Amino acid sequence: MNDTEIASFRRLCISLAREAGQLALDGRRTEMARGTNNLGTNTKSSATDLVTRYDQASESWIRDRLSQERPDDGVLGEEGTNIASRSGLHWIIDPIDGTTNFVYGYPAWGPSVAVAQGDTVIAGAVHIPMTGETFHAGLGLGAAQDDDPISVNDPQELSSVLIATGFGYDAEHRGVQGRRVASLLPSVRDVRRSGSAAYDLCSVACGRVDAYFEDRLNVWDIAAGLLIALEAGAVANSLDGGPPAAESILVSTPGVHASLLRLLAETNH
Ligand code: LIP
Repeated sequence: MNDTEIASFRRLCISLAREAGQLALDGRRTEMARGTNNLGTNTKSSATDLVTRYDQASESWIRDRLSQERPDDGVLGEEGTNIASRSGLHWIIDPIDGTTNFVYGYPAWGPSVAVAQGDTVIAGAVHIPMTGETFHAGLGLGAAQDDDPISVNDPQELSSVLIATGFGYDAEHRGVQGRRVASLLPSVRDVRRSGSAAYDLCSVACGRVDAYFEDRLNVWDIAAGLLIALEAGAVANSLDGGPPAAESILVSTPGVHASLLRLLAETNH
């Protein structure tokens, strides 16, 4: 696939993420204006794993747009979409990453839209409706926040690293994740927990944090954000130094990546 084609897919990712994000934002504002706060909130894998009718509406909107624009492509969505590809391309959709934040009105939430050719993500976009920011990238074409190119920071010492992380929905494993954060906290500058993997990955890409790690995610949480971070100059591995994956990921600025891998290995209780 050539750069012109990748750039075209990048524009479609941006368009889909922005449109779906605006749909969710408008819906939330309408409910808040009515004083109803009726987002149709339910739970999934546990009492803390929330889903709203706007997660479902966002995914439906993106699925319908893709059925018009890219009818032969596959689509995988967090809220149940699973359409086989006839073109070799497939879309990976988190309709609202950071659903808990969406319910509470905490800004770090939004659609994450990626498209892959085989196993390779070639374009992606993450839109944060409450701030109006759209982070996006094309494979080999760099990363940007709206119209401005972005790149990672360059700290060289662990004590200078501002690191983001997140926690899953399984109460027992949250204990493991919490102990890991507590163990590494004395060695770094500070920790941030936004509640959205996609937002955290984009934050690495634009230098808002220096690193992000988490485990037991899903592919839709990271597909777009990982490309954006890599195109912005980040490096990525699993927590044990293998290839990055939704199950286990560390994304950081190059200068401290090896030190962070060692630190996480020491604290991987
Ligand atoms: C969220 C992730 C976040 C993680 C949360 C949750 P969701 O995805 O983006 O990094 O810490 O527990 O999994 O469920 O809001 O789409």
